[in-house]
Amino acid sequence: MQGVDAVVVGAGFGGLYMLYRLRELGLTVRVIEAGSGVGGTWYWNRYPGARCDTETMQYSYSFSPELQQEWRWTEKFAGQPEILAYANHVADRFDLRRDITFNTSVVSATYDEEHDRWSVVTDADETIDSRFVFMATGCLSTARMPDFPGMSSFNGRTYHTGHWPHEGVDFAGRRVAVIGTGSSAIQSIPMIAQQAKHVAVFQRTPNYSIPARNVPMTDDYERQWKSDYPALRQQQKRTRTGILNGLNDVSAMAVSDDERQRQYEQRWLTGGTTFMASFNDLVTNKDSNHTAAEFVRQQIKATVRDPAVAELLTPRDYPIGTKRICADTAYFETFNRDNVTLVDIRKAPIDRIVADGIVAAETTHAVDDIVFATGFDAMTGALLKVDIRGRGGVSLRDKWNAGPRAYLGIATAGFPNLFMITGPGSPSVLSNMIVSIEQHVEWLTDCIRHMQNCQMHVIEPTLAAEDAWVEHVNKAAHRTLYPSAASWYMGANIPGKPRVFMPYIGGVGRYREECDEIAAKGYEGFTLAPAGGAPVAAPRAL
Ligand code: N01
Repeated sequence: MQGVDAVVVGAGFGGLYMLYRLRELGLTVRVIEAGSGVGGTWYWNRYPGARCDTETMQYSYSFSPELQQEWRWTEKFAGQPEILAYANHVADRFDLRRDITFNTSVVSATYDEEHDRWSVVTDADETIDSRFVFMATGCLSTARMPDFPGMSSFNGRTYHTGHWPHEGVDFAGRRVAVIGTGSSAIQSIPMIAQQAKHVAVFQRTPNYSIPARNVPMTDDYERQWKSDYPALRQQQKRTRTGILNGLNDVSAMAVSDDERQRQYEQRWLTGGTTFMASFNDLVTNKDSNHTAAEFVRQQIKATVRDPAVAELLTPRDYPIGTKRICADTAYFETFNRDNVTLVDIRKAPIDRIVADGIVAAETTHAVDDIVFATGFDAMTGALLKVDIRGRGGVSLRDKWNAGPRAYLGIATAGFPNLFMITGPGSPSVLSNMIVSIEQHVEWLTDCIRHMQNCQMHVIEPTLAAEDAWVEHVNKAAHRTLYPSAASWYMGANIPGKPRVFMPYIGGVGRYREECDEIAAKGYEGFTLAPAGGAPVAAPRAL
């Protein structure tokens, strides 16, 4: 059995950076990665049209001034191949690969209370003995396949957007079904429609989407960012979303109808999800939200030629932004093509899959290929896939039976020295993921340095601090409109999953201050203990 200081699970952006920082602390590290390469979400999600909907000058690491100056993005919103190339560059530039074991999954992690060590078992039957475990498993990494009756009887090809073949897929001359209309579907449908003979889109819930209006990177724009990167990165960290989006810091209700319309039109023409920054209360005030939703509905009506199809594509029963807002390239326009049809499976749900197609409301839609753009078991899926057992042999699955419980979204009581990068209860998916990843990794690095300095071996949150944080996260969510949508943020896309709003909506700026304050108070809410010793830091609730 090999012994190390730290096991990091996952070699996406979180895992790579965690490895870099742990090495700096002088720790021995093993990174275990299921894929054959680095990049996490950008390794798996290779569907046509996959691209980041946060500007890549902002969706990139800030920790290395050299890296952020030397890397050159070719587009405002980089596509998946370019982001994956960037992840590979980072792995090479910082010589990270030598500590990563690829094509290997962690199946269990068990805490040994006698020795204060974790025993991490992989599917290669290796057991690694480690003091720390860092779960850098990603928030959207466990692809969710629905279980329609008859799935195995289908004679054609099937794909999931979150698990796309590396060699790509040729849809030329094929009749393709796409099930789902979330971000992945909205990005891939226009691309598939350009190739396939016919595309049938199976929609359960229409989505709000804003044109991305992606453009090639210009030297001028790049220079503007790079000449001021340190200051701009600092500003990013203090925002709500970790994105400099030109937030218009007034209520939509505080301006005239004309001014409101002007603001929406300008944002619509600029493109991208920063549409939601048109006003400061779009996710907290129903009336304000209604004005933004109505504006998007009008755009759909103006874009889609067939009024019945336009109406079906128009979201009406949840506030804009409370399911993840999408950014697209010609999504609504694609429904004007002769080779694209929309199937409403809300009224007439899919009954079953048969050898040659999909049956909904007794109609058989004959298809050659099915693309499942059906999303992920978000935030908790990848964590609970691993059989994690803490003190007393208690499993994380049992502990989180009624929903995730974690202090700061970083650690959970009863599971000492186990950390989550962007776990449930932190801003994570409500933010620029790289900003949130860097904040967690740096906070944890400081925490472990603190433990080294005061010769502490074990750290663990108290139940009282955890309970207080979970309540704080819930209260923050219920001050917004988010819980009113049946979204994956709420676990609503997985039958039987507890309905809990999982990310922390306080904003990355405020969250950072809260985390820093806890560290400044000697890691308030955590207990620390020396090797083989009793806890020494008095547990104090928030
Ligand atoms: O998944 P989703 P996604 N029968 O869960 C439908 C990020 N992302 O992969 O809404 C029929 O959003 C489901 O219908 P409904 C981003 O955070 C980012 O598209 O549950 N339909 C929905 O339409 C995003 O939010 C980028 O009624 C079923 C769709 O499938 C997140 O990943 C790009 C069904 C799933 O949508 C997930 O996006 C792509 C069933 N049984 C993704 N089950 C960027 O640009 C599910 N559906 C950065």
